[in-house]
Amino acid sequence: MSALRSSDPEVFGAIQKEIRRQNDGLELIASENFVSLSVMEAMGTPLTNKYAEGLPGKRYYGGCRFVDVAEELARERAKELFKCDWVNVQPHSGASANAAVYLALLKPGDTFLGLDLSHGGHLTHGSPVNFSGILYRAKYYGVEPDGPLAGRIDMDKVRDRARELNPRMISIGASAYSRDFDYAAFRSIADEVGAFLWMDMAHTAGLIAAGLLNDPLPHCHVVSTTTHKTLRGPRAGMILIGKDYENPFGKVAPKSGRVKMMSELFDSAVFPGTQGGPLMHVIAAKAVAFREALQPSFVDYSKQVIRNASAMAEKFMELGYNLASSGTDNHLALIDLRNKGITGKEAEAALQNAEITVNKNMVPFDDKSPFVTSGIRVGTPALTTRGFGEDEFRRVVVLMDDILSDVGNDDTLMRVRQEIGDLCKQFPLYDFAAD
Ligand code: DSN
Repeated sequence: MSALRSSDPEVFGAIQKEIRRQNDGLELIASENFVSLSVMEAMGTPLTNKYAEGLPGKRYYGGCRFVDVAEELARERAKELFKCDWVNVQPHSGASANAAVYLALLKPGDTFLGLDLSHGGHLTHGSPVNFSGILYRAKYYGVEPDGPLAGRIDMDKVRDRARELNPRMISIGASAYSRDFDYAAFRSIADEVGAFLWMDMAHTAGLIAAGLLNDPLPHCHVVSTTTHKTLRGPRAGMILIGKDYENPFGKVAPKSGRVKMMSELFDSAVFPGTQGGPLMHVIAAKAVAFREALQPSFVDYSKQVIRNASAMAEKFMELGYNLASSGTDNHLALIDLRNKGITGKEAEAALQNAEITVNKNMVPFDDKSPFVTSGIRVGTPALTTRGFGEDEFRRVVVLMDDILSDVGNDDTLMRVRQEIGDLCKQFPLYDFAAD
């Protein structure tokens, strides 16, 4: 980074500090990961200079022949990875992908049914402060407070809710739900009430690609995702369609009178519906990441992500912590701290002092605000990329417990920081931070 170092030392300095922060601490935010150098190299290229509105071979700008190659590679690799028939790799983010889903399937004011944000859902699934809750009539299903399905979704209740509300769309997907989804049951409910079924698989896309969780594509009308979480690509989004891609569903093209296919609706909902020029450097990086995810080593990585999350969850429970749904099927766990006398906000701050990064998170039926919360969310994708196995994760849980049980004790803090420093040296990350 010699050009940046001399032209803009302030930005250079912030970047160097962030590289060191990532190198020297434990990253447990469930939605984060560490991309490869190849993915980063693809992003840092002159492809950022290129406008390419439209699709490969059908652009509104000249000079697109090489970015077309990159986008075609991203599309073909994504289709192979998710065994689907159609994909749009242009969404700038998960929220952008989701905006296109709403635009394609709903009219403002239409009712849709999604997982409650405070039960693990996502901002773009109908939060009152997000466009999805402002423009559309958002209704929710949730997880069970107690009983045999405590912390899990009861599909009979989702069916009752759908019959009661008659939504135009049902959404699945979550940012803090540690269990898998029954897509066939969701589809049967959607078909019964005449709703579209949409899965936002942002958190679990990598685990689904690796064949380790249920596959939404055979059951959902449309699937959206980010590309940077368990999928370990650049920060961006994507939309996919499985068997429904050729299904017309009643929208008529104004000029020709022809019924539009699902795929056409989603392409035009991305551009020109919700975005302008795609980020071609990021699309090239997506192609690189998808190729990486097609390798057998990605399946091994993803299996380790799940094994590590189970080991971490079990260790937390052994130390007396309550977990939402009492465990995990995927890459994350949601820890309810109410029996530990510490809020999510306090826990996040105490752990950050020890170079352990987590995020405070609402737990189902939380009595605290989203700024305080009663829980923290922890995930394994990033440290698994770094090489941590089950033993290291169990050790990390013990260190977290040391901090959370003894907040404010500087001796404990120094001892834990020392041990974390040793762990980070044992599993090095990036070797290019400047001195
Ligand atoms: N903000 C992401 C997360 O942390 O889960 C979801 O978009």
